[in-house]
Amino acid sequence: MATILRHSFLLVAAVALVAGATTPSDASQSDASQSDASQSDPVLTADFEHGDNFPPGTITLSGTVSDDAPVLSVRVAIRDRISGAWLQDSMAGWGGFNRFDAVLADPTSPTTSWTLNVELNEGTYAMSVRARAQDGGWGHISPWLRFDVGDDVTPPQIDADFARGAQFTSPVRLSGNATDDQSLVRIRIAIRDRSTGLWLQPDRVTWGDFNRFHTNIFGRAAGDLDWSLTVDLPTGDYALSARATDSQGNETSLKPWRHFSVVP
Ligand SMILES: [Ca+2]
Repeated sequence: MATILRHSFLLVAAVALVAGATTPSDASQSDASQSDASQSDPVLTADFEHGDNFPPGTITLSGTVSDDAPVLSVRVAIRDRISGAWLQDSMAGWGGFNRFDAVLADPTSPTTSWTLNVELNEGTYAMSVRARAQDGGWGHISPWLRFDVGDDVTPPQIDADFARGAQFTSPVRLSGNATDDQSLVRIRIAIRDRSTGLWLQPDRVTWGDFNRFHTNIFGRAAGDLDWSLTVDLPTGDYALSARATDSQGNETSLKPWRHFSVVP
């Protein structure tokens, strides 16, 4: 439920942003709102990417912030994605919404790095980062950055059972093996028609944008698993894309895509 609520909030926020961006200029707007519109807001970056994994213990969250005015503060909130609770100042307790002040390397400069050290145990987290400039502008990183903390920092391995150029008759059973040093969570595949460049859609009949299917491996599972998916395919040339994900979100894709053909 907490996840649904958060997504609803993000959706509302996104809709509000779009609505704000597309509102036609209004002659009744005050000078104050016009000056707000011309003011540039701080731009934030983070030094890690959505879905990154950190070992447990002291974790250094960092990034940069830039604006046309000196930046007053960068504040970071850490949310446990399972419980929905927020990390408290003690770094040990979890509760209501709470922000930490990141350290700014050069608070007098319009462009500076920000750093925050936090203590986190194994788990799955999201981070809200917000900056405020001295001229009143503010910015944030959207959507919230998700990251994981755990001992599993080794990505899985994945392979297919058939060699490049293999021929099948329909229905086609695509299969292979994946291993992980700890625990595989899911293996997903995508099928591309090489003549059109389009991908098989969820209805398993039509073709369009990139689309992944869950295989039989979905949910927390062991470290060595055989994956498979059986699909009806018309005669033609195809490419298989496959990706394995472990319990800490490390991912590995089958490279290169494995080409195969379906013959009458
Ligand atoms: Ca792993």
